[in-house]
Amino acid sequence: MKVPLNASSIREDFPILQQLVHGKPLVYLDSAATSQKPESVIDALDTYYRTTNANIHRGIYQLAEQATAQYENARKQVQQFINAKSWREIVWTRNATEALNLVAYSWGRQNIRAGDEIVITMLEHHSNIVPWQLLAREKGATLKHIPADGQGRLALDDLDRIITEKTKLVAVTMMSNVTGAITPLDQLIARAHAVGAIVVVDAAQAAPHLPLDVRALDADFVAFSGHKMLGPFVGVLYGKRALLEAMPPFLGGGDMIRQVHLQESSWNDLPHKFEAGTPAIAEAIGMGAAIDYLNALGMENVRAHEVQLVAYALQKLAEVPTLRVLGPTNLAERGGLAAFEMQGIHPHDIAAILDRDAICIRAGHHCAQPLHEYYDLPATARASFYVYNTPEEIDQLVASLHKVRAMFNI
Ligand code: 7TS
Repeated sequence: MKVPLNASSIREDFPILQQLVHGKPLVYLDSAATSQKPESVIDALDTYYRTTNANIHRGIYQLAEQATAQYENARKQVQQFINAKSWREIVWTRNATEALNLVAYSWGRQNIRAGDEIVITMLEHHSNIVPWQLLAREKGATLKHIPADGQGRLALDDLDRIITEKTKLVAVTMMSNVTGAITPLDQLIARAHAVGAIVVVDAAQAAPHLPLDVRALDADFVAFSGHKMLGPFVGVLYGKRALLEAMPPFLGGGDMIRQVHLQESSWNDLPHKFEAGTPAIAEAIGMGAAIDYLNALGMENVRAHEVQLVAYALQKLAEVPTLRVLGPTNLAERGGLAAFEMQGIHPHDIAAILDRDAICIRAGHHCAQPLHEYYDLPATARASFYVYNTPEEIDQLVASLHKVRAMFNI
């Protein structure tokens, strides 16, 4: 049975939510950009710096061994969280963007040739578009895309004509950061694998909000960011071991090597081959604390909570005249966010006015310009929800939006 989360008590774990902004309680509705952090994650960072700080993988002394053990233990927590087969398949990166670039530079440069096709989609964040443009240009490959439909989902009618024998790689989001559309990955991955293409999944919006099982999914690479899932600023790349083994390094430097001679070097074992230089040690350890927090809530419950919130938000936002929400109407197909436009009012004005009520929303193209071009909108406003948000905050959002309308006489 799905247990709804008690957001009021969850809020008490988040120090930042206890403050007043402009003299009013903070209403944080921008978790799709970055989530807030619970006390336990902040404590993990604090404790690390106060008691354990040392560089990893090289110290012989106790502190360094403890730091290494905690860093590697957090990697195993990520492995379990996404049900990867081995901890060697988990590479720490700076963020989802760097994880996607790692695949483009390392796998892409080794495997993409002139005339090959790379398939992306109209729903992608720029970080899952630009690396593939750079790669396609460098190699003389062709970049194709899967279009969106009227509800901001992927239009899969022409899938077999878009993904063909020439396709070598499909890069696709698991959840749109604008429409919230959840991608039917099973169908896409089956088609890609049928033609021998690999699939790179951008799970930056999915990993924080949905149960994610990379083995069940059978994706070849999956990228996400810790900072969107209650953790610090660190990222993760999951890759199937055989693929990672066969790939050349991305960045060169310390830690990623086995031996270095003046003219040539050999590479360390996975995943260290892809972790050049001193990594974000405290952040990785903090990510372990974030995973503990999410596991205690249960990802099924996180999802159920957000479905409730977005259902309520869609119902209340529909009562605001001239306001149009983008994205699927079927709740099973969308995540916990609502991007919208209000006719005649620029999203930046909406966000600035809401800020006076201490309501944080995002306004702009959300790094998804192709999708905004498709909608013929330069920008949208977006409210995004997480475990600490309540229906009362949605009431406050809607009340402020009515104020915005009144100010603009619309
Ligand atoms: N992919 C998706 C789907 C995203 O939403 C984002 C960030 C990224 C990739 C990049 O993540 P990063 O951690 O590497 O920066 N999305 C947003 C957003 O919607 N508002 O601010 C950042």
